[in-house]
Amino acid sequence: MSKSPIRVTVTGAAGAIGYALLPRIASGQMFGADQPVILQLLEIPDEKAMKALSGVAMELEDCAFPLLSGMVLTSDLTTAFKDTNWALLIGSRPRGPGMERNDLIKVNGPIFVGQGRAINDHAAKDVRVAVVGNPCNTNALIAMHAAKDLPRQRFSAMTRLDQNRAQSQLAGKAGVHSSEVKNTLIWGNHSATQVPDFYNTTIRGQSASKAITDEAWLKGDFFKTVQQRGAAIIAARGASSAFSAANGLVDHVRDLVNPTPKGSWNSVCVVSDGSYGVTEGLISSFPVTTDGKGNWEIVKGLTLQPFIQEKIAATVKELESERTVVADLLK
Ligand code: NAX
Repeated sequence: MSKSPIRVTVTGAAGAIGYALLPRIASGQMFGADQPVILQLLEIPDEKAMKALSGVAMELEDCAFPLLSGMVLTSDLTTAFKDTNWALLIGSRPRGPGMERNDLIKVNGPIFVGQGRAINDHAAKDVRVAVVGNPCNTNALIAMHAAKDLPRQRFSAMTRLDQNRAQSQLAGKAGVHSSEVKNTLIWGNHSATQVPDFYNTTIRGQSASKAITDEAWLKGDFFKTVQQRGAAIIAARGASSAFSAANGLVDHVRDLVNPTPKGSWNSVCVVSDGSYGVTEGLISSFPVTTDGKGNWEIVKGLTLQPFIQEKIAATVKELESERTVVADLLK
């Protein structure tokens, strides 16, 4: 018997990431080749944005995807999150010229209060939320606080693009295929303070810190490249990462939905239980496994080298300061 469709809400659906993401969801790459989906697409109540969204919907129709069971196009939060099983929160305002990170946090924060409340009140009982819109960790924190009746475990934010970036960089340096780099690990904030932990990442079964003997590169250029990759793409393309971000989200959700193979993990921003010196209650990137039934766990017992510990302390400090900036949205 065929499965009944799940409802997937995508916010900012007419944006660049949305455009790259929607055909991948509708073709089964996120939830599986036997899982029909109903797409609930949210945009801002603006004529241009809604018109663009209708064009995206026309293109989805024109693909005649066998798994696409329906579409809802809306600028209304209640309609967008009604009975949804997965809420993918991508839409937010980009950073404008001269805008500081804290200004962006203040501008985007209220969006996630409204969406968190709407998810709390209207989504399906089993709803899961993944946040991409930046600053994604703090936006996820805001949505989690706004959704007062939902377990905190339902919320995640995305560092999977960072994980994939780090994996490729390590593979390139080691001269191996990226599939031979495993358990690539990002700690902390999805920002320039994120921590790609090459000690706990393996290349052909050996710590990347041993497989790559150029320690100066690992601690220097590798770190900088991964931390600054988003900015490098903007500089080169004149626009921020779009299909690689969509691809990161496909990986992020697919690997939360399916059980994690034994001995491996993925980097996911989830609420901290205080492990590894990350302040309890922050949304921070950790090594995470899932049981395929909607439950995830932070991998425990990894050794943190002093270099990584120091970097984690800095990224946690940044997350704490972001939390302070939005303190009035967390009540
Ligand atoms: P775009 O500007 O192309 O699209 C954003 C869309 O969101 C627009 O269509 C806009 O109308 C809509 N929107 C804005 N506010 C909304 C609201 N309150 N409700 C619903 N829709 C709303 O940006 P895009 O390139 O798609 O990027 C989207 C977000 O992803 C940005 O915040 C960006 O910074 C973030 N990113 C996060 C990444 C990550 O790894 N976590 C990487 C890529 C990207 O930078």
